[in-house]
Amino acid sequence: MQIVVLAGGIGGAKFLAGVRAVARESGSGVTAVVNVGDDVTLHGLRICPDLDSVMYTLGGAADPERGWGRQGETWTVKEELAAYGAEPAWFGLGDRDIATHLVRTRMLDAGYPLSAVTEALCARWQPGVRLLPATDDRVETHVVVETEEGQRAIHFQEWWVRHRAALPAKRFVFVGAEASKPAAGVLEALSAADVVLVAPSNPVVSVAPILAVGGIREALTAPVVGISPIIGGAPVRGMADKCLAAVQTECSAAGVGNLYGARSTGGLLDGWLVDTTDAGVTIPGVTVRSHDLWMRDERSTAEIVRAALEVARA
Ligand code: FO1
Repeated sequence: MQIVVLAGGIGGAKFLAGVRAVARESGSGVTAVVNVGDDVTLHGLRICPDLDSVMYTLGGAADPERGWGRQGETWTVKEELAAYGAEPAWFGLGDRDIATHLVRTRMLDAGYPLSAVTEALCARWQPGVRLLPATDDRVETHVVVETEEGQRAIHFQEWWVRHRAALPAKRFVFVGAEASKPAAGVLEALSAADVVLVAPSNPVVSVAPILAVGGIREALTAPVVGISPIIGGAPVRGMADKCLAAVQTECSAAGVGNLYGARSTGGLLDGWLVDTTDAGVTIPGVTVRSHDLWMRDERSTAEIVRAALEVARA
């Protein structure tokens, strides 16, 4: 069976570890189509947080607490940059992590597409699933915020890391999405897919930027089953609640399910897996099932994946 997973960063990475475990049992192939909207160029380096979270997590090198960056990281370069007053100082670049960005930036500057760069980086980390950026084009999430001087757009990372999403977001703009096209390999993976799983990632800033890439929505022909990132009215991690508020969506399994919508009415979903605390949620046109959605470890995550594949068969 060929499984494609639409995924963001930290939650997506944990979920993919479970997908990989289930796929290994059944000899299935897994392709992760990962969000690039968080990508940013800082200190002259191209940084791809979601791709790196997935690559490091599945490669066994991620810092388990942070969910991003490397285990056993040191911050000497960051301190030296700060000593020079080199802005921005608010983004934590670890010494080991910088090597990844140096290799990526050099390859991008040499003309390699991000998909080829990702493949090269994964040769070292062996994530056990095929990792593809949603697009090889530049698509960045910018956040329109309200400040004293009125509305202005800032890069997602500045909103997320510098301001901890405290500035009220008026809306999210996926800069470059209109002109973007799927990365090499994405359309092939989607047409070969027996099922597409939407990871429990942030629906507004991780999943939406993937779907905004030209041609991806139309290529979702296999059954699509989403896993709710919201349990009992609260996001499992991160600040999805702040993002959902910005798009006037209730922070609940029902709210996100309705935001995604039913494929039969032009939306995304055929199936929607919610936590047991949200059992009873109904989404018109969508098969809804409930299961314990806490990804405590790889084994429990694999159970969630099996439940999602069950919904796809339903
Ligand atoms: N998140 C933070 O909260 N603070 C940081 O300083 C930070 C640095 C960082 C560096 C590289 C990287 O790949 C991710 C980093 N993140 C940091 C996480 C990142 O902002 C988020 O994980 C994603 O963009 C949201 O999914």
